[in-house]
Amino acid sequence: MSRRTALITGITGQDGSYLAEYLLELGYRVVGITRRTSSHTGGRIEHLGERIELIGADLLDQTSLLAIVDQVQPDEIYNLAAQSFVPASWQQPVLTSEVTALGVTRLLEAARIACPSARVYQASSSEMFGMATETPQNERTPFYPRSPYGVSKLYGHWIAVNYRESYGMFVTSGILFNHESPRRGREFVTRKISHRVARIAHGLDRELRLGNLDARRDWGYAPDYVRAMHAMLQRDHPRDYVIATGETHSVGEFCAHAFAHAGLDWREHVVVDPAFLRPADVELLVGDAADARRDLGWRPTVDFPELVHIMVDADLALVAEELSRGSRLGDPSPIPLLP
Ligand code: NDP
Ligand code: GDR
Repeated sequence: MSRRTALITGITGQDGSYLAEYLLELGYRVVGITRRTSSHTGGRIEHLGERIELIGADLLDQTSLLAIVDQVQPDEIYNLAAQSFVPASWQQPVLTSEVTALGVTRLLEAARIACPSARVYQASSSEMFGMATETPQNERTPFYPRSPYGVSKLYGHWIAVNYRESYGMFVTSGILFNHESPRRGREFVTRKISHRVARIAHGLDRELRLGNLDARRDWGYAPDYVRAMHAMLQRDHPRDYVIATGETHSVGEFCAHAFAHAGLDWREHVVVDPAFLRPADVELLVGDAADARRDLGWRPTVDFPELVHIMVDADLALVAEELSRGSRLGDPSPIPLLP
């Protein structure tokens, strides 16, 4: 069989980088879409070097997507690109809809016109359940999104269903619950906690300011979740799957575990700051991945305490390394300082 080709949007993000690694291990040719930015965004995929190919395009730009799909003729397309930070979706609701909602249609149109046989994975989200009407949530649970991000993901989800049903394309959505890793962006709560714990442990900070400590999430480990994305595209028939651990924990519990792992008491450092509260929050999410377990043989390999430990250990090492270089004293700003 000839080498299969995968096209990944969002390859510079957390999931894109793990998925690229996984598909390379499986022998795929991996092509990633990157958008034009004025500074480098490829930190998470730098180590993959020339093993992956990168092409410029943007989910906002139909022509570039069409040209790429036509040129690459992928066997599989993974649409991971999105404006993915929920708070930003209230600040930039129109942009969020353009990228996270309409961007899906643009990519599906490109596939329909230029490579209709490609199998397409759409990154749907547990945020579509929002103010969930039942617990735990599965593929049959009604949706009730609570943010412009959640609404945009729901549009992406339904347009994917519609391309599957209207054109007979192999389009599938993974309804993924929160999944984290040392590559998680520092604005998301788990990484915000693990990174600040590391800075406090190294004596660089004293405080961690957070919003809703009672919000509960079903947190898994990102490398486990990209395996599920691939498995969904290998089925005989396309359908959507919930991917989750089935356990739920509060933000407060995450803090308690993370600080304790570094030998600290979270109550001495965590401050609730109303600036981090959302206009509407999702209070409780927990997924039921029984269908994925049955059909895909998918199971998480990392549990909650282990996930917290992996993230805190990685950030302790990162801050120690920054300190030893003496370069930036672990400044949490992702923007490099001038020399
Ligand atoms: P990240 O925020 O880490 O990555 C988002 C990616 O999208 C980045 O590569 C970013 O590029 C790219 N992107 C943003 N806007 C555009 C655009 N206009 N055109 C092209 N690319 C763009 O997200 P994750 O890796 O965490 O998540 C992957 C996907 O899964 C997202 O769609 C997210 O909404 C969804 N999801 C994530 C979950 C999670 O817990 N992580 C759970 C459920 C769903 P750049 O580097 O240039 O910013
Ligand atoms: P979420 O992730 O909104 O679930 O979306 P996030 O980590 O941002 O928030 C989780 C919960 O933590 C509470 N919280 C805080 N969140 C942030 N970011 N910062 C804080 O200071 C803070 N304090 C408390 C939030 O209120 C929330 O309840 C993620 C993204 O990856 C989406 O793209 C994805 O679709 C969903 O997960 C599943």
